[in-house]
Formats: sequence, structure tokens, C-alpha cells
Amino acid sequence: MDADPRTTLVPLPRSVESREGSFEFGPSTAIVAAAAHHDVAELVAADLEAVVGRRPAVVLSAAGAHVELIVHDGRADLGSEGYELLAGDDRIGIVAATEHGLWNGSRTLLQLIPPDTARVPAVHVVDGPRFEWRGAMLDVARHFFTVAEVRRFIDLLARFKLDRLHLHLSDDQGWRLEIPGWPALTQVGGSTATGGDPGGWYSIADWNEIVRYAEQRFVTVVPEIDMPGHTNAALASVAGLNPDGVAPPLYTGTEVGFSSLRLDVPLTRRFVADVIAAMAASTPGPYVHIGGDEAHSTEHAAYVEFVELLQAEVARHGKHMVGWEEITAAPLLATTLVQHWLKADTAARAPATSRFVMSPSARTYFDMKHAPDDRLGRRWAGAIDAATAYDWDPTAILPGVDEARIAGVEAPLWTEKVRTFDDALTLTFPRLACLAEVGWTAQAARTWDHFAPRLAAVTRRLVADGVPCYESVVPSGS
Ligand code: TNX
Repeated sequence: MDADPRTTLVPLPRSVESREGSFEFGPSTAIVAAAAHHDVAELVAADLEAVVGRRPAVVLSAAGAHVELIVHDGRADLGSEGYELLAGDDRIGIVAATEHGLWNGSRTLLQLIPPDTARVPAVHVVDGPRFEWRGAMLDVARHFFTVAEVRRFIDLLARFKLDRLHLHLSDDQGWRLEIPGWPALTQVGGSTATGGDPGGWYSIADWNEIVRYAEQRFVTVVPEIDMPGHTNAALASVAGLNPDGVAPPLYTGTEVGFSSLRLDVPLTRRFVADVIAAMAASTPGPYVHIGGDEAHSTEHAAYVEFVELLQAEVARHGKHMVGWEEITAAPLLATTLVQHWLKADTAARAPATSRFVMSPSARTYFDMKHAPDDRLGRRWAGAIDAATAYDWDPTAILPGVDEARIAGVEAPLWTEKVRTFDDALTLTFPRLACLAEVGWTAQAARTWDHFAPRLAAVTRRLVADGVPCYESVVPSGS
């Protein structure tokens, strides 16, 4: 007898009903999909191969046992990301109004197969997310991660139906994205990292590979170039961005708030226009993140003027600006998203039209320690164990901000103290599974007691797949 499917799924779907029987993947099990959806079906086939040991053929129709993926215009009731999954003895059907919905349904299918089996317990699932923005941020500026590492990170996000990858591409310690016409940014600013560790940067071709890989897995990449503060790498690369025309040395420490771009330096406006244009042109998603945090050495009026310029430049390219909560000092367009991280009152002073991405540091900053005595992680926002990462309501943080004004949730991984990708994964997992359910499942349907064994189940699977997880959440002996 298989475990109740409700004990293996993260995030928990809206409705799960067990049925009698089960579906067995065999040598001739196929995936049936219309030709227009074969690219998605092939990715699902590859993921199934990793779980059941053989790769289903993708076909237009099949007489024998099969998994059918159907996009149906008539199922607008499922929304842009929802799906219905019905698993019986000879057929599994996933239907959705969009390919993104199909993809989400396929993530559930993979989690329904008990480890070391090729069997799906018969079940009926109807599902859809609470919030549209369910993300993780990787700081590739303080320490650099390769395209292959970012691809692996994307795979792990997609496993939990996350759909935003925010990449923090510049900071005092490094500049990581090629900008046409400004080769010094990467050649100089990309050459190092915090602590003098090796640098690195993404060429336009690398960047295209990242955004394409993410797009195929229904993950929207959100690029961030942080301005006007957190800009020493740029100032060190381009002397003309400095008031005295002298470039400061590259910085490899961990202080924040000492650098600033200035609009009274003539080159700055062209720099800003070119950087925003490059991000907008090379990113298919609708968002450009401009940072805006901790500009402690920018005067207030200069900061407001800077944010307004950034917002206008982003809008000129038809994109929506995202910025850390400090941007509420400036007048904001209704399409601008405010990312809350530290001070609820700073975020909440945004106009009544503003919407928010919720990254409260005490719940979502996965550069914090899991437990106070851990080797890895920082302390300033407090230790974040799995229950702390799970047991909060995004609508209960900002006074006067209701559900409709919350775009969703995101967990940042800052990397001042994270030197290897293995350490990045150990800080991220399994806490990111907690965040995924916060973003997906209705508040009233979530309890830590119901979640804890499901978290243990998905963590065991991550460990079996070679992901270096923080394992204390897995009950001993299981
Ligand atoms: C605050 S969060 C920062 C980052 C640091 C992080 C370290 C934010 C918008 N700024 O620059 O890396 O704390 O935890």
C-alpha cells in the first residue's frame, strides 16, 4: 500500500483525492501531447527517466498505457498556472489552460512516484497557486557561480513550482554581466570577488543560455544591477564615473553603503541608459530590478532623482521596475514592484497602488544560519530553521497591505560568506521548499505539523539526488 499522496507533495495542492488502483510505468509507456507541446513533453520525459529509470517516448497518440498532456482553452477556470491531474490504472491525464500549468502538473506527477518505484497511486488533483511570484535570488556578485551551476539551481527551483530567479549581478565586489560598449565593467569589475576569491562574468551568450534554460522550465529570470549604491565594482572599472575622474581600487571586503553613482558626473546618465537597455534587451521576462538598497552615501534628493531616472529608463523599454523597499522614497509607478526585506514601515509608505515581493529577512534570508551553532551562515537577521521559514503569512507583515497587493514571495541568498556552490545549496535546501509552499498553498490549508513529514520526504529525495542539503529536518531513522 502506497503512502497517502498528501504525505509526499510540496507544495500542497488545493485538492488531492486518493482513488483505488495505481499506474505503472512500463517499457512502452508513452507521453501523448499535441505537436505544439512536444518541447515541454520532452522535458517531462527526461525528468521521468530520472525517476522511473526509462524515458517515455513523446507521441501524438497511443493505444497502450500513457500520460497525456493537454492544453485546453476551455479550462480558464484553472488560471494561468493551475492544472488538473487524474491518475488511473492505464492513463494519467494532466490538463491545463497553459503550458505553464502543464509543467506545474508534471512537477506534482514526479513527486507522486514513491522512491525506487515506477508507480503512481491513483489520484485526482486540482491545483493552482496563491501568488504568481514565487522566487529565489542568487547573489552572483559577492561570489560568482557558473552557468552550469545556475542551470542546476534553476532545475531545483522548478522542482517546487518556483517561477522566478532573481540574479543579483553587480555589487561593490563584482560586476557579472557583459554590457555592450563597456568592456571594462567585466574585464576589471568581474575579475575578483569577496575575500579575493576568483571572479567571473556572463557574456551575452552565457546570459542567453541562462534565460533560455529558465524559460523552458517556466522560470522568469529577473536581472538586477544594483544602483546608485553597491557600485564600487563599476566605479573601479570606469574612471569617468567618479567625480574626480579617478577610479577607486577594487573592493573585496564585506562592508555596505560606501559607494554611490552620481548624476552630477556627466557620464552617469549614458551609463545608466546603456545598462538598463542591455538588461531589457537580453531578458525575455517583463522585469528589470535596479537594486536601490542601502544607498547610505547618496544624499536623499539625489537618491530620489536617481530612482526616478531608473524607473523612466526601465519603462522606456516596456519593462516593469523592481527595487528594494528603499525605493519608496521616490514617486513610484503602479507597475513598479517593491521588494520588502527589512523595515515594514519603509515598504508600507509606497503608494496605495504599489504591489510587493515579500522577502522579510527574518523568514527568507537563507544566508542566515539554520541553527545558531552552524558552521555556515550569518546571524544578523536571526537563525532561520525550517519552521521559521515556513510558519508565516505574507499578508500579515505590511500594515494595510492586503492579499491583492502581494505579488508573492522570494528568498534571497546573499553570498558574502558563501564560497562554494555546495555551501550555497546547503543554505538554500531544504528551506526553499518551505518558501515554495508559503507562495503556493492557501494560508488556511497550511500547518507546520502537516508540512514537516512532507518536508522530510522531499529532503530525502533531494539528498538521494546528490543535493547537499541541511539535513536536520529529516527525522533520524527515516
Ligand atoms: C543586506 S538585503 C543587503 C545585502 C547584504 C545582505 C546580507 C539588501 C537589500 N541588502 O547587500 O548582502 O544584507 O545578509
